[in-house]
Amino acid sequence: MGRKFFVGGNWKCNGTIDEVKKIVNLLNDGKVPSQDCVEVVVSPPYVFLPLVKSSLRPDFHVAAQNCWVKKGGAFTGEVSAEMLKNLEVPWVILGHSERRALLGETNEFVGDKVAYALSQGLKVIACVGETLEQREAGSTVDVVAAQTKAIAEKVKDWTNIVLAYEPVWAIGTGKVASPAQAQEVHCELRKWLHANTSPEVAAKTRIIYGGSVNGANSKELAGQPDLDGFLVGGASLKPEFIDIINAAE
Ligand code: G2H
Repeated sequence: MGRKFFVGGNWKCNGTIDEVKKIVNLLNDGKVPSQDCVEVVVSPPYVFLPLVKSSLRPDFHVAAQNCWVKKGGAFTGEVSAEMLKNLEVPWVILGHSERRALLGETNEFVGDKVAYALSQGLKVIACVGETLEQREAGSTVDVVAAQTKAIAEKVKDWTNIVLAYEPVWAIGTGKVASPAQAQEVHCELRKWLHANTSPEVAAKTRIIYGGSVNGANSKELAGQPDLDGFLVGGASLKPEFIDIINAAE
């Protein structure tokens, strides 16, 4: 069963209006495979979402980098799933390790966020991944399974979820997981989905890799059988993002 390759660009907390316009121009001019072959979603900071959405080529889509765990209200500084829907932002990234680590987002909280965002009609890029200490202790699979379980406990329909495996030790460090290391965890995650959700969910859910992906390493990573795309940080702000999208072919 074919899983369409997915490339997300996570711009994180970067950019000025001029820089954002330059990145959008670069994306709009890039030669990439058709939408039938690859789905491209870029995630600027909230404040630039309307600008990017209105100027981005129509075959690329936008994602927010986070949203609130439930309906909006008296939650200073938060942005609700309803607001994203109102702005016609189709995707949201949830559970990124930077938020888990810096803002204390627990597995359960991320699971609640994923469920609420889906209930409001958003599509979700849900992130999981282990720290270096956890990897060295041999608990990688337990950690990502627990993170995925917290989502599976709250969600029945996985149609609108892309699962992003992002080993924390590879994020922004230049230390990319080897294709074999990535494939091993992706395969374990798919086995977990098979055993704990359904064979259909396991076969259909895209599991993408994130952590120091760049134009040079993307092609070999993309060749791994259980790797269905990328969530790209630093390199999504550079011309090589186009090369990464082209790794889909
Ligand atoms: C992991 C990734 C994007 P980078 O966070 O989500 O960032 O490619 O900079 O490691």
